[in-house]
Amino acid sequence: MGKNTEIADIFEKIADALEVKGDIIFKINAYRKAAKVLREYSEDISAIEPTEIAGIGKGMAEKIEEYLKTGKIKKYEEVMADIPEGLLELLNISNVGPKTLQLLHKELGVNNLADLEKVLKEGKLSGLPGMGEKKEENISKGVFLYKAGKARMPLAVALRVAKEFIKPLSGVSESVYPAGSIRRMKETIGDIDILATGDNVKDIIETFVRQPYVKEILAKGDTKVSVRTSFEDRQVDLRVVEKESWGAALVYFTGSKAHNIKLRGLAKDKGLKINEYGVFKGTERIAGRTEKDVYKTLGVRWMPPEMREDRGEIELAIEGKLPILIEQENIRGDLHIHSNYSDGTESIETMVLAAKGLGYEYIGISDHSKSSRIAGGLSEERLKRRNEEIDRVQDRIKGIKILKGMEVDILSDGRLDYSDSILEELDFVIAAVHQGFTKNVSKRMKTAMDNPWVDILAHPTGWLLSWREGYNINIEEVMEYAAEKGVLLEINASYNRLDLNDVNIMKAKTYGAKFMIGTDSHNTGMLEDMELGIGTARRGWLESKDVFNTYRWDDIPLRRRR
Ligand code: DGT
Ligand code: CA
Ligand code: CA
Repeated sequence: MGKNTEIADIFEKIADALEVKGDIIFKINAYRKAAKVLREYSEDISAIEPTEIAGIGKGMAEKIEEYLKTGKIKKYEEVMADIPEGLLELLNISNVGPKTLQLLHKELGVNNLADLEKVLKEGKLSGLPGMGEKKEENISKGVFLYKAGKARMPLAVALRVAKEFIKPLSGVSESVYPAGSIRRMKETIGDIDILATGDNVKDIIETFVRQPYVKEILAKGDTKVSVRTSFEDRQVDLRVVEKESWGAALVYFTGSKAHNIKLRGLAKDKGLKINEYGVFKGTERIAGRTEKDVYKTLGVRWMPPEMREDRGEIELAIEGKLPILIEQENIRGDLHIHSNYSDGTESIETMVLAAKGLGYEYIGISDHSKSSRIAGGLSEERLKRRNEEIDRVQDRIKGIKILKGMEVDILSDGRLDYSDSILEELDFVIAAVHQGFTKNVSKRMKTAMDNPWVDILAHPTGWLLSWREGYNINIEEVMEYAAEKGVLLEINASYNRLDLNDVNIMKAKTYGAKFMIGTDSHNTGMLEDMELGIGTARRGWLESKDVFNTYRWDDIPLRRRR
C-alpha cells in the first residue's frame, strides 16, 4: 500500500503548489482527484496497470509509471523549483487557503511561518484587496492554534491531562486507557488519545465533554469526540469502542504507525486482515477482545507498548525472545536528589521521609558543587556541615539508608569541582556539565570519567525537552567511553529532560554501558518523575539488571567497589 500513499502525497503537493501559483483550476482538480483515487484503491499500484484504474487518466497514469520506474516525478520537481521551502505548510493554518496564500506571497513576500507572523504583527494584511480586519484577526487566531497544535508537549504534561480525563471516565466505562504515544511513553506527545469501552457509550461521551477543563468541542460523533482543553490548551481525542474490538482498538490506536504497518503485513502473509475492529478471516472476526488474542492470532507474543516502534520488537516477539523490561517495583532507591542545602526547596529530612514513603531502601542526597553558584553550590565547609546533617537525620529516621552524594561540576578543563580527597569521602559522585555547553564538552566529560571517584554521568546530552538542544557533544563517543570506564549513564527522569532518551539508551547498551535512573528532584513531588524515567528506560529495552538503582545498596557494583 506504501506506493499508493507516496504518489498520492506527491499529487496533492503538486495541486497545492499549482493553486498557490494561480494555475488553471481543472488541472489542479485532476491531481486532487487522482490522489483520492490512489488513496482509496485497495491494491498496490505497482502490481497493476495504472490505466486500468477507473478515475486515472492517461496523463496521471504516465506520471505514476514514471514514479514506479525512477522514484521521481519530473512535473513535481518543476512545480516546486520556485516554491520556497516553508510556503505550502501555511495551507494547514485555518483561514489560509490557496488564494489567500498566493496574495500573501506575491504582495507581501511571505515565504514561511515567520514571515506570516511578522506581517501580521505589522498590521500589513488588512491593507490587501479583499482582506479587512476581520479576516486578519481570523488568520492571527489560526496561526496561534496552528503553533499550539504543532508544538509537542512533554510526556509529563500529556500524562497529567490524560489522567484528569480518565478519572471521571473510569466510573462510567468498563475500561479506559490512554493510547497513542502516551501509552508508548514517548518523551514528547503530539495529541492525547484516550480509548474507552463500556455499555453506555452515550454516558461515556457526555461525561467526557462535561469536564470543567473542556474549553471547546472540536468534533463530536456517536463514538468519537475531540476537544480542546483550557488547561494547557491541548487537543484530546476520545474513542469509544465495542468490547469485541477493545483489544484490536488498543493495538491500533497505541501504534506506533510503523508497528501497525508491520502487523498488517504479518496478517496479510497469513491470509488475514487486521484493523481497529479485529483480526478477520474473510468476514469472520477471529480475534479482537484482548491485545493478547490479537497478537497471538498473528503468531506474535504480546509486548509492552513502550517497545512498539518497529525497531525489531516484532521479530523478537515471533522468536519468543522479548526482554523482560524494568518496572517501577524494581527500583530500590533514587540517587539524584537536591536538598535546601543547594537549590532544592525542602530539607534533607523531608526528602528522606518522602522517599521512604515510596518504599525506597535508600536515597542519595546529591546537591550542587561550589562552582554552580546560582544553584547554591556547596563550599567544602558547607558540604561538611551538610554531611553532619545527614548523619543527624539518619539517627532519627530508620528503615531507609541515606547516602552522601554530590552532583559535581565538570570544569572547563575537565577537572572536577572538588579535590579527590573530598570526592573519596562521599558515598558516590555524579559528574555533570552545567556551564560551557559549547566548549569541548565531549573531551571534558571523558577527562572527568578518568577520575576514579566519578560513578555516574548526569544528563549526558544536556537537552531540555521544551526548548534547549543540548550540549555540543559527540554523544556516541561519550557513551562508549563511559561503558569502557564503568561509569553509569544517567537516565535523568526529570519531566523536562528525559536524558538519555530511548535511542541513545539503545545505542549505549550496545557498547555495554550500565545506567542509573535519577529524578533530579528539587522537591518531594518530583520524586514521582521516576515513572517517566522508567518509561524511557523501557523504550530503550532496558531490563532491571541494566539499571543499577534496582540493586540493593550493598550489592551495587559501583565503580569504586569493583
Ligand atoms: P503523536 O500524537 O504525534 O505523539 O503520536 P501518536 O503515535 O499518538 O499518533 P496519532 O495520535 O496520530 O495516532 C494514534 C495512533 O493511531 C498511532 O500511534 C497509530 C494509529 N494510527 C494513526 N494513523 C495511522 C495510519 O495512518 N495507519 C495506521 N496503521 N495507524 C495509524
Ligand atoms: Ca497522539
Ligand atoms: Ca490522535
